[in-house]
Amino acid sequence: MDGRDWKLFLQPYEQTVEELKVKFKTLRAELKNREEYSPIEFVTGRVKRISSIIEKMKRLNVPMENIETGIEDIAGIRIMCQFVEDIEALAELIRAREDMTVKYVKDYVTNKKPSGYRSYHIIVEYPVQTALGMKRVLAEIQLRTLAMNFWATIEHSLNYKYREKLPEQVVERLSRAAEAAYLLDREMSSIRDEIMEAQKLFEDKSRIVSQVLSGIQRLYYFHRVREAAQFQMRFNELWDIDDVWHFKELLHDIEEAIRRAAAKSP
Ligand code: 0O2
Ligand code: 0O2
Repeated sequence: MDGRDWKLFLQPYEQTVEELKVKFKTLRAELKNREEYSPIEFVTGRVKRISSIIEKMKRLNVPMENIETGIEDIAGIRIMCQFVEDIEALAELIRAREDMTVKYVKDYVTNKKPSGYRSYHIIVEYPVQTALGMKRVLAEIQLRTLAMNFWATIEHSLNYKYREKLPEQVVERLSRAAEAAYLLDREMSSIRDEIMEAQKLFEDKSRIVSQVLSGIQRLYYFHRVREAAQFQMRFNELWDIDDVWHFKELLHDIEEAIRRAAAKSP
């Protein structure tokens, strides 16, 4: 292929990268609007450099006529997430999409590479509309946490600098750094779980508090003034103790009192 052929050949890949970037950035914005949370932190993309394509063709023994199926990452999108849990959620969203077809995945999150590299790669087939009609191209979508990305970015640039002949000692230290990134992800996930648990408790409490207060109001409606005032005092005391279980007990007693009052009511 001469220079002009490469340019034409890469055109649908350029378009694929641009379209996928727009689609995932839009997905991020939409999820933020709908759910106030998006598993996407940010999106980048690139078309593989010609020299890297040629190098990979040689390494994988891919002849020029098989380049479209033999090299899967000519078009590449990278989606960064905050938490490891976001990766699976995002993979699920991608599998459900109708504008691309998942061919297969490489799960380097569960099975890290010997270098220490972790990421979730999804190879998709994407139909791109060209001047000559529809063309299906392969694209690689890499899903990773910010910590995985931090490690991979630095390791990639060191490898580039040393032309993949990193000194043994550097390889060793990068491997330890990969372990540190893994532990950072784990710690962040457990902090996230705790925050979600606290949020759930907070929502439970505010729901029960509102049921207790409307229950007390109903007792006034049934003219059970003394009972209602007693419950109100119990409520005030519990407010300082701040224990959901006690609030649930109070709610149960109030509901019993309402049932009794309703039964006696004409
Ligand atoms: P904003 O609002 O500027 O952040 P293009 O669309 O082609 O012009 P592209 O591909 O979006 O450019 O740019 P690039 O350099 O690939 O980066 C993609 C987006 O990721 C950019 O945001 C960067 O700001 C953002 N980005 C890159 N590195 C980081 C990072 O470490 N943390 C965070 N949070 N964002 C990062 P946008 O889309 O230009 O928008
Ligand atoms: P570029 O053009 O610089 O972005 P391989 O045979 O190793 O090339 P493999 O293992 O099948 O390929 O992985 P895959 O799915 O083809 O993805 C290759 C890409 O994954 C790489 O692109 C990197 O972006 C990333 N990657 C894979 N292994 C490592 C690793 O050990 N360290 C880092 N930093 N990144 C890795 P390229 O080849 O760098 O292409």
